[in-house]
Order: sequence, then C-alpha cells, then structure tokens
Amino acid sequence: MTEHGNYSLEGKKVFVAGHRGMVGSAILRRLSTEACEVLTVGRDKVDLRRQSEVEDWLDAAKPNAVFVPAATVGGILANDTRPAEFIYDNLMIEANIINAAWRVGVEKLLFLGSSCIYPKMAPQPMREDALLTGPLEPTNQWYAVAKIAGIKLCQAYRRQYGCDFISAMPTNLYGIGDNFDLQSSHVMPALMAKMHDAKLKHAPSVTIWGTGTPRREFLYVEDCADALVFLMKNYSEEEHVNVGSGTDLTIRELAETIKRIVGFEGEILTDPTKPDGTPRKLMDVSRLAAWGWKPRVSLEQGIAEVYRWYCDERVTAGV
Ligand code: GFB
Repeated sequence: MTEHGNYSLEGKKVFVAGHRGMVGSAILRRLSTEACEVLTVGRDKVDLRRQSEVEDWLDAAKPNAVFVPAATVGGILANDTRPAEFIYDNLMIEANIINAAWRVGVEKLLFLGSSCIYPKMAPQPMREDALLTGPLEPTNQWYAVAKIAGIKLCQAYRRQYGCDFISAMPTNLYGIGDNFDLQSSHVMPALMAKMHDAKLKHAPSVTIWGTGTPRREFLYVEDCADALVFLMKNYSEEEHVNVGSGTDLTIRELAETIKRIVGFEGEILTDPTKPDGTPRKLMDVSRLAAWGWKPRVSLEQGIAEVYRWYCDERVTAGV
C-alpha cells in the first residue's frame, strides 16, 4: 500500500473524539498496542457540538492525529423519530472537529461514516462509487446526509488546504459497550436483550420488528477498530473506504443465530407494522481486502463474546 501513503503513529499524540462510545472505546483498546499517546476528553468538559469548546480544546491539546467516531447514533426507530438530533448533532460534531483540526495543523484525521450513506436501492454489494447515485432510505436520511457532509468536509479540506483527512464507512457494527435500550438500539443488542429476557421469563415467543427479510452485514467492533488504525497508517486518498465483513444475512437468520447462542427456546414472531428500512446493505470491501486487511472474528464468535459480556454486566449491576 505504499502508493497510498504511510503514516506512523509512533510518538504521536492521537485524539479519539467520542472515546466512551462503542467504536471509540474499541479504538482506545486497539491503540493501546501502538507506541502513541492517546488523548481523550469527556462530554462534561467539551460538548463536541459547540464550536468554541472544540476549538479551545484542540488548540490546547494540539494532537498530531484525530479519529472521529463521535456521533449521535441509534437504530432504525431512533433515526426515524429523532431526525433533528441526528442531523444537527452530527453536522455540528464533524464540522467543528474537522475545521478545528485544520486550524491547529492536525497531520492526519480519520472520519467515520456509515453504510446508510448509500442510496436505498444501490447495487449490491455497494461500492464506494455508489455514493450520491440515488435517493436515500427515508428512515435514516437525516443521519446519512450528515455523514455524507462529513465525507465532503474531509475532501474539501484536502483539496483546498492539503489536509490529510480521510473517511471510512463501516457497515452495521456490534460489540461490547453497545446500547441495549430497546427504543434506541440497533438490531443486534435489541434481539440479544429481548431473547435473554424471554429465556429468563420462559416466554413462549420473541417479536422482531419488520418482516425479518431485510439483509444486513455485521462487523465486530474490535475488527472495525483494527481496520481504522490500518487506514490511519496506510491510506491517504480523497475517496472514502468501505469497512465490512463482506457477508450478510437476513434479520430472521440473525435472530435464529442469537437465539441459539442465548439459549432461548421459544418462537420468533415478526411485527410488520415496524419499519424494515433498507432491503439490503452489503458493502463491497474489495479495496480493503486487496490491501491485505480482513476481519478476524466470525459473527458467531462475536455474538458469543458480546453475550458473555452482557451477562457479566448484568451480574455486576445486580440485574
Ligand atoms: O439495526 P437497525 O435498527 O438499523 O435495524 P438499520 C436493522 C433491521 O433489523 C431493520 C430489524 O430491518 C429492523 O426492522 N429489527 C428487527 C430490529 N427487530 C429489531 C429490534 O428489536 N430493534 C431494531 N433496532 N431493529 C441503521 C440506521 O439502520 O443502521 C442508522 O438507521 C445506521 O442510520 C445504522 O446507519 C448502522 O440497519 O436499518
């Protein structure tokens, strides 16, 4: 990958914006194996939606490199019912960080988007050049527009000011530290929590939202963090890069897999009054694969790992 640049993290000050989130905390774990100094700041000290707070903090901290996993995120229902928060928070967070990073002379910045930036009916698997070729999925268009703006910000600062700012677009992620709140979570933690609860209560069934037919691709968050560090070190181009596992399954198949791992023995019912969202979201990950990066954790291993963590957390919390 020499033609794509070579950035060493050794001895560098690396700011992870949003380090308490699922992705941010996985990046911290991954960076603990690099010879760099990691910088973080809590929400109580800096609200990333406030320009002056971000500018003051970055000006004082002067990081060499920045990861931007910070975002207001959520599952299909949260996206659909809180459009103002999803578009405003994410536009402000990325604009503030990217502009301030340019002002303080950050050498390298990696912005994180999402697979929902692609058109609802994009050809599958979705290549990077499918961006802005068709209408977005209505349930998450607000979040998608903000994330597309983040890619464009990185490209604009690269073109006008020569900043080495890059973007990665991860597929649906899951892992330890996920949000298990049934109203705002993504499908993976929601189904794990529902099935765990149903197992304990000996409930006859668990109901999944929608028809169960949409297809989704999942990537374990530790693998995602590894890919992000790989890109930070090795990638230096304008176009965003897809980060995924390269395989997908239906929501019903995912539910069956979680059911087996959790040990729930009841039935799986569907609720077609709830939205399905995009029919299929499978990333074309051939660019990352061609550069020699591939995920290490299978879906079954990842789910089992998260379920162990979820059970331990509940024991610790006395639930
Ligand atoms: O994970 P999820 O909320 O997000 O839903 P998206 C994926 C699929 O799982 C949808 C179904 O078809 C849901 O209807 N599903 C079934 C459930 N049962 C449940 C449940 O109990 N909870 C949830 N949440 N879903 C999000 C976007 O889209 O993906 C974001 O809204 C972001 O913007 C994120 O891009 C990665 O994959 O549909």
